[in-house]
Amino acid sequence: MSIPLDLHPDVEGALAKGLPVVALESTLITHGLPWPVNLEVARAMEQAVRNAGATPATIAILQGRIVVGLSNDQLLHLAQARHVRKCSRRDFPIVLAQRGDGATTVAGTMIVAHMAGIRVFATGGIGGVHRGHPFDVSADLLELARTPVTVVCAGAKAILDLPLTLELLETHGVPVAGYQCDQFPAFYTRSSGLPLDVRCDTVKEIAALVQAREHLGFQTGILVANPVPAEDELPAPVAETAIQQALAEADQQGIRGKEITPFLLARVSELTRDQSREANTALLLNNARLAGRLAVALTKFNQEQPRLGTRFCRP
Ligand code: PSU
Ligand code: MN
Repeated sequence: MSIPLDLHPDVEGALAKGLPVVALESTLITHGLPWPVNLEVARAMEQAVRNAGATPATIAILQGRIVVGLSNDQLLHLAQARHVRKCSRRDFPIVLAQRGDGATTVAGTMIVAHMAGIRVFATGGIGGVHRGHPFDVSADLLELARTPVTVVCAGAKAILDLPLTLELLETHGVPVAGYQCDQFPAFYTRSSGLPLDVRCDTVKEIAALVQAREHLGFQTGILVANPVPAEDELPAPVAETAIQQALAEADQQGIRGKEITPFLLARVSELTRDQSREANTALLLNNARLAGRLAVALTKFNQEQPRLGTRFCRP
């Protein structure tokens, strides 16, 4: 039995020709942003990838089939759908068996991107270790530890415990590179003050990092941290006050597990009168753009410098 994987013709064509492709997730459409902003942002992210010279592949599960590259109708369906399951690794067998719909998280999207042969993926903020609940660790971190896909993000969501999140990435051998920054971005704001492993000032430097990882044959992901543009950043005290209040409410209401991230994001957005949502939208587009440029740089890099392994092979 083969995996029920449907590639959009544009994605299939690009992959067959070795052209750049960028994976995009669907949980931010179903759980991260409200209708109709979710549809607008999803479309704008796809366009940002195209403008950079790459093909976008938004990933989801529809009626038990994994879809790589959604059609307009499929995107509209997801953007309007309610009660779609948030899918990380453990959810795939369930949704496939039930022939249901599923929105892929960062973890879920990495899994599918790797199956399809897509090396670069753009999101907003990855999940991480929850503040005050150090045993609630996002599956995103474990997937970064085991799936070789490069994820462009604006840091981990500021609602999380960022020092513990970075510690865990270190333990699992995931390099975290800052694009034109030295410190880990905090999603709504440009910096958390936490130092990063490496700074890359150009897209070519990031591509070199990805290729070095591939040469080594490591099966770990790479995290590229791209801070929210300065003009869209939320003032740090505004973000932190809203986060503190949202966290206290989540604790009072006993919100746990996969519900907590969507709850906190929505509540922070209300408390900041949508200022946080504007920052969220801006950073998503910024990440799609950088991921598109990285995918383009990687295909060029591969043409210029053959993979280490192939150098020793005879035709
Ligand atoms: N980034 C956003 N909005 C989101 C998410 C990320 O700007 O909605 C989603 C991602 O899909 C991420 C998930 O994988 O939140 C993390 O959820 P959890 O903490 O339950 O692992
Ligand atoms: Mn969680």
